[in-house]
Amino acid sequence: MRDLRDSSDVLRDTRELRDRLAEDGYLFLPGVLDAAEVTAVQAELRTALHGIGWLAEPGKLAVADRGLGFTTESFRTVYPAVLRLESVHRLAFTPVLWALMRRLLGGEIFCHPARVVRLAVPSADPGRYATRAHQDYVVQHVTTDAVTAWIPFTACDPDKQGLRLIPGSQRRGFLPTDPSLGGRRPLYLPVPPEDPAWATADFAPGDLVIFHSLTVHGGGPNTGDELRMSADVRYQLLDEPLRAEFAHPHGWPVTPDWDELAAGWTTDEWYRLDERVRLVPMPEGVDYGTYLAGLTPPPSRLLAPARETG
Ligand SMILES: O=C(O)CCC(=O)C(=O)O
Repeated sequence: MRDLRDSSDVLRDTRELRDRLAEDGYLFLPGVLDAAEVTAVQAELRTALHGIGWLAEPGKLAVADRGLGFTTESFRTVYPAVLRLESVHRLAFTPVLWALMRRLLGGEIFCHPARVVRLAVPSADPGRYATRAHQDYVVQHVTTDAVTAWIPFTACDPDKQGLRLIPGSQRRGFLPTDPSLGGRRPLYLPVPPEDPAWATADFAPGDLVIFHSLTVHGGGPNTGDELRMSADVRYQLLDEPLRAEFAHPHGWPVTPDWDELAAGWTTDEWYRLDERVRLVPMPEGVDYGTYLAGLTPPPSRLLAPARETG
């Protein structure tokens, strides 16, 4: 598999970062976050997952049962235990990340309250993605220039793989999904795990990957016996709209809403949306696949060559 291009050398050069995001569809910034802060969140996640019987011991990542799987039911039974952790959400606002997103997006920004915590369980099958190939636009719909911060909480290696993406794929626009993948919501693309276009890295806590909503990506196989954990956190400009469901926790309404998850937090800042954010509900009564087939992404400012837009 190809290696991701390390952009740490141009971290302070906003124009070059934007050019690389436009050209490659992503930015890989190893060690840019505070590894101690990320590892502290990992420790809280481990304690929570041990508490609900997913991890054998709170101090280790070994799963309690090799037959574990994250299913629709897990949004009710497993997910609240991790989404309830304030530190997971606070991390999305950590100053280094916020300042970087503000520079990249070039204006007033907000962070989507719906934050994904990926719990990639082991599977002996090396051909089984932890997360199948997709573009985030397949759920974002109303804004093209939403960018995702992918934050590994645990180290990744060829046995416990993390994020993978296809450099340059954002230039191909919004791609047709495969109706046979993903059930009622056909979100996924027919890209095999062995496709030579994939690129990845051996990530460590403190690393960060930022990618565009049209960049094809997924999560690689986890064939070890440990859980791989990471977060997907999304940011966009304040004056661009947001699909209304992303104001709620990821997985809502199966996952409980903020009144329950955030009870006892120190602040509502991590999920309260600025009143200027325009929420756009999903049209009712439409078949998801038909809806996607008729969808055209609004023009992207971020993917226009950075030299032209200044
Ligand atoms: O961590 C993963 O498995 C994939 C991440 C992902 O799909 C995303 O950030 O949208």
